[in-house]
Amino acid sequence: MSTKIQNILPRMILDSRGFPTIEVEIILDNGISAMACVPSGASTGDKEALELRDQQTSNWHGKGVDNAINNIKTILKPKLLGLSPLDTKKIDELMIKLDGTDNKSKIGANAMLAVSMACMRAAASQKNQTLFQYIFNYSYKKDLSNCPKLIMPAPMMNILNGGSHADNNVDIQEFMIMPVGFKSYFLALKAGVEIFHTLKKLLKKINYSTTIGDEGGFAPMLESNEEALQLIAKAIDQSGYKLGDEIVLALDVAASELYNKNKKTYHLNNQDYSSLELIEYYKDLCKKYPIVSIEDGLDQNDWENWNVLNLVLGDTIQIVGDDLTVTNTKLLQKAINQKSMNAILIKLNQIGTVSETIDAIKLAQKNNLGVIISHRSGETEDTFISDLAVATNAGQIKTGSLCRTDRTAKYNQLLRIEGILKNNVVYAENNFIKYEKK
Ligand code: 2PG
Ligand code: MG
Repeated sequence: MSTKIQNILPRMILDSRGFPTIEVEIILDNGISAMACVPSGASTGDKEALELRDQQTSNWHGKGVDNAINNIKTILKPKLLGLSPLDTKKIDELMIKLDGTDNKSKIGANAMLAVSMACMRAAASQKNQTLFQYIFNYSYKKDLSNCPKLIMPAPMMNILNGGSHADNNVDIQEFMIMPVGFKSYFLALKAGVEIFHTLKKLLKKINYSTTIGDEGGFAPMLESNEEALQLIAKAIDQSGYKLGDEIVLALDVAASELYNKNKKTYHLNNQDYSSLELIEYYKDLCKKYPIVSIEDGLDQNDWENWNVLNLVLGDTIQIVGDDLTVTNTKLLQKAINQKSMNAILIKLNQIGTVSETIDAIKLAQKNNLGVIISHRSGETEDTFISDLAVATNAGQIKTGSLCRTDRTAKYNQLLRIEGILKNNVVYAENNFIKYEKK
């Protein structure tokens, strides 16, 4: 007799910003149990699946999740009990049908994702597999043992925070280092950590604040956005690593947060930029610094100019859609058709189920787009994205800075995975970062 879902236990837990979020425990009739927690964004895209919050009460500052949890208990649970946890697609499709809206606003994407992720974990345990093995099997319908080596993802390490993730005056949301010129994930992590701590010393020395933003990166008040790049370049150099060779740079501008819809301008560096002026600014920055990737360089509705951005810079660097495409295959297809970008940021809770997330990854891969698996600024101890990044051979992961358990948990899980895979894994081999390994 096959194993069935016997119980679904949702509960409220806190995320890394101290706001409520959802954890779900799935119990199978053979005693196996599995849990998953969902994250939460701050600079969210307009077209993301809806995160259901109890806004009508002042409890938890309007961020309670009682309604979402209630939906798991009263709508999802009665229909999912008795199903096999191995039926990932069927479970997700059933939840989507029960919700019946375009953006999961009836049940809540937070409620649905917690169930979807916990089911995936229960399925992996049921098969006696690691999560990454199970996701690989599910995604590519192949057994790992007959396949070429998996790829350990190159991390985008967000060591300096600005925008809506920090209370400083820095406009650009994320200044990230990518340790690409290393033989293993372990050595890449070591380089990132050393640079992070050197940056702290450097900031202290010039009497800048070393307090951190939501993703664990430093959040000092700076003269300009460019000063952030200068400081990071200095920290890389002082740590004994080669900028542009071993370490390259990436930005998440989160430009939707800087956009003035009426004026059609972007406000940063204390001035207004038109879309074309902003693209010129990026072009200049890329000449001065080895920036290999720019995420959300323009507003989520500035489609026309995304195409220009991709035309101007897409041959030399990665142009990443986040708010633009929100892990949604329809928007991704639109971006592919319009040649708006050459890489996509993938966030499970932007779309709300694991199977839809994997559909977006596969569509991007089929069209030769880069794939970056990403955390949210509000995170939990859950490390699902580390397994997802390895299982899908994404080649890149964005999971914040090198401190605070909500961020380091993901890096630590990648250490474990590299340990398990030993010689059956390569580090950061992908064709999307325009960077020549020396
Ligand atoms: C982003 C994310 C994660 P948030 O913009 O890419 O870094 O931020 O979760 O706040 O949307
Ligand atoms: Mg982003």
